[in-house]
Amino acid sequence: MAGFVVYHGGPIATMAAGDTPYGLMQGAALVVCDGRILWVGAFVDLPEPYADAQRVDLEGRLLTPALIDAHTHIVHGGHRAAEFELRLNGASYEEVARAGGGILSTVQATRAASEEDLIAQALPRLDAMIAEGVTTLEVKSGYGLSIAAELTMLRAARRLAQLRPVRIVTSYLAAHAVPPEFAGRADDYIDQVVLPGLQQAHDEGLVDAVDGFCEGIAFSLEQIARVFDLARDLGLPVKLHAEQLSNLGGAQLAASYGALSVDHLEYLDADGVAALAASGTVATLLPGAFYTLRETCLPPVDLLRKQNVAMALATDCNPGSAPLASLLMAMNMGCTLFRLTPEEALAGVTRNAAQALGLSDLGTLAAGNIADLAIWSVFHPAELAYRIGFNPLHQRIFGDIK
Ligand code: DI6
Ligand code: FE
Repeated sequence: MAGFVVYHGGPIATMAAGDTPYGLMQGAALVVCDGRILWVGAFVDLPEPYADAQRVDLEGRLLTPALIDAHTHIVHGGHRAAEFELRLNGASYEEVARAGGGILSTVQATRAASEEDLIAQALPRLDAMIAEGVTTLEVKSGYGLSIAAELTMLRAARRLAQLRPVRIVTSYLAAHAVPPEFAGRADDYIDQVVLPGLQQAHDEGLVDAVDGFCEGIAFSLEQIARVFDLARDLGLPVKLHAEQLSNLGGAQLAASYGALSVDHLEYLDADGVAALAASGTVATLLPGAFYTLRETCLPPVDLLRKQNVAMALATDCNPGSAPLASLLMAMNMGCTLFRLTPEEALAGVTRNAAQALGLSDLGTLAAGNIADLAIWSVFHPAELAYRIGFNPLHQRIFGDIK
């Protein structure tokens, strides 16, 4: 039967929510046609119409959903190796930021870059992710901080999806930092850049979601609320960098807007967890930033777990707080640093990452979903989080449905 492919001959971790860890099936088969999953079940029950279809023997390898990185800043200019050195000589992340380094030094480099430059610099990071089985990733703006430069970043992000077989979901993050020309005038920056820039980026079809950084060194709850109000008017979902360095109550604010996710969360408290549980907002954990900043306050994983808040895991790939382009490494860090189970780590880069991006037909192997698949040379799914600096990807299959 033309176009039909049956995968069989190895364990299949569907990552469907339920009682079976990893949704793991032995002796299973998965049928794909035209980029969609048609059927998954026991090989002995393979429906008759698929009996003659092309077969792919996994030869004992593990089949999982392809990986999803739900929080990245891969489009940016330059690097911050000098800041890395400063911090190792004793400066804190916040001190570097207040002294005009940090995010603002990347803003300078990003503004100086053309769309082509930004693409050229992002591609190696994107390729590293693809090499580890990532087919879908979120890419934020937030280092342009002028209308023109934010739009350039978003156009570059969109272009990446034409240059590589990946699906890119964009987030508008002009409310990431106050640029130097608006120093001390954050409200003016919101009025004159963030809000009109969002309208323009949306008109150009560049925005899939709206993000912000709610923090003492960035924007207040009131300022973020103004950005979210416009997002709501435009029908765009929101998400928020919240409780990364302190607890301002950003999680509650984001939850009140029905946010897709709140991200970082080291300083999230019990009220914040309850708000996420009530709104069905995903908690996206970013252990690469925790690790790089040598943070010691752990996100409240136990509480999130007890309250059934879905947890995603992402790289936060950015030039300052998380120069990490490995989602497998983020999984390992999530387990070792945050005490996630390997199953939670894999759910965090598949099912829950899809939810964090508002993608309902990705992240699990179920009939009707997009057939984004990863085949791994491992015996058991726990191996994906357990090994360090080792990439067992055998093959990545991109469903390629626009
Ligand atoms: N938190 C982060 O970890 C990134 N942005 C944010 O709001 C890092 C930004 C950077 O240091 O460049
Ligand atoms: Fe981030």
